[in-house]
Amino acid sequence: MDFELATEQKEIQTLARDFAAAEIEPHAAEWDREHRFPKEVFGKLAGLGLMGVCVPDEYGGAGADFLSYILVLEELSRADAGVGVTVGVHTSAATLPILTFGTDEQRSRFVPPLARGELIGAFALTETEAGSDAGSLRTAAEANGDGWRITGTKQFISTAEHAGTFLLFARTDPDTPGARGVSAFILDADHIRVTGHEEKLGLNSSVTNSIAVEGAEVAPDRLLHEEGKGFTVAMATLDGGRIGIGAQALGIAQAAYDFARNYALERKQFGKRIAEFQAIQWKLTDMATEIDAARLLVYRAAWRKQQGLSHTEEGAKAKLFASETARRTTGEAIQVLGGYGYTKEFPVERYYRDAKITEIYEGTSEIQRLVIARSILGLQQRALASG
Ligand code: COS
Repeated sequence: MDFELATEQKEIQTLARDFAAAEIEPHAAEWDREHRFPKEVFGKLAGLGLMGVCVPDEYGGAGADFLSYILVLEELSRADAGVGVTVGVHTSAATLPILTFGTDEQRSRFVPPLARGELIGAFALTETEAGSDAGSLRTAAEANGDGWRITGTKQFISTAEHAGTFLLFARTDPDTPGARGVSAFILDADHIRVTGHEEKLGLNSSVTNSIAVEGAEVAPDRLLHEEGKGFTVAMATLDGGRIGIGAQALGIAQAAYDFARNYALERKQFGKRIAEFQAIQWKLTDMATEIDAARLLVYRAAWRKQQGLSHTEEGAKAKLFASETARRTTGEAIQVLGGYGYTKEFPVERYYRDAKITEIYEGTSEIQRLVIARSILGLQQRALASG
């Protein structure tokens, strides 16, 4: 076993950390307050190769490994979790599945503009009536000559109004209910109409839209992977995406802990620094321990993915534990700051609001437990869900 990052991984981590400290963190409170999507940041990240960190050079990426990408997400999210999710969805949920499941032609055509950050990617699976039960989606793709005619609506789509490429899931077989009748498609912004913009509890520097596809006619080369295999594409994509959300949660938790620790070493009550009181020490020690454990789970899952090993269970455990750690850590960070923690003068209330979503998107904590249960018990998920 080797717990040290490789030289290249450390260099990418430092690059992301320095960029986040200089270009993101100083503005994060303002973007949160003004609900501003910092579009210019993604151009700068692209200039550093960070919009396609783990995409091979030949497809316009930086050619680093998956763990390096996870380190980047952690560092970006430590400064601003909204920037983290935009890069995470763009990379894990739009670029990588095209690389994994696309034909040579699809890879050469669609991946380089995403990896170079010329276009932002979006992932359109969820619908109003198909959230955790993603296999019940109703967006329809009817055969139309050689190609497809796609009609439907999608909900909670990150970055849709700024995206140029969409990975969208639609039912190609109306007679097969559930996961088996679903296929994956690569669509352009022209095929999509943005119909709404969510007001959220946090993550205000990211954008969340509802969208409609209104009879978009696409050629057969827009089908990703095989007809009827779209749900497998979605699940395999989320297996990797969940490691990214684990990294995002880790970054938020680290930011909250760092702030609370430094505060506790300065703030004086009863004549001494509050870090000298055991009540505060125990909070900080629990935070530090849980963050360490979350980091090991997230890095292990990333390592397994990059080795080509199964990572469904490990990714679910990493996301589950890291997101719950983020929620607890950010809540405790507010507690360490007391009344100040509840104000907008300090960033910990933003961390608390941003952390909550990591327990929900890319599969709720309940869905992660279901995935883990299926794996450790060797049972079919449907049996667990129904019984
Ligand atoms: N990798 C590859 N394929 C997978 C897979 C995985 N991790 N998990 C399931 N599949 C495949 C199954 O093998 C099955 O394929 P076949 O029909 O060829 O046998 C198919 O997908 C259906 O699997 P299953 O029967 O388990 O599907 P369910 O409808 O029971 O749903 C859950 C499974 C609940 C795990 C799934 O719907 C899920 O992850 N829901 C949460 C969705 C989510 O995360 N939404 C967030 C969107 S992004 S914000």
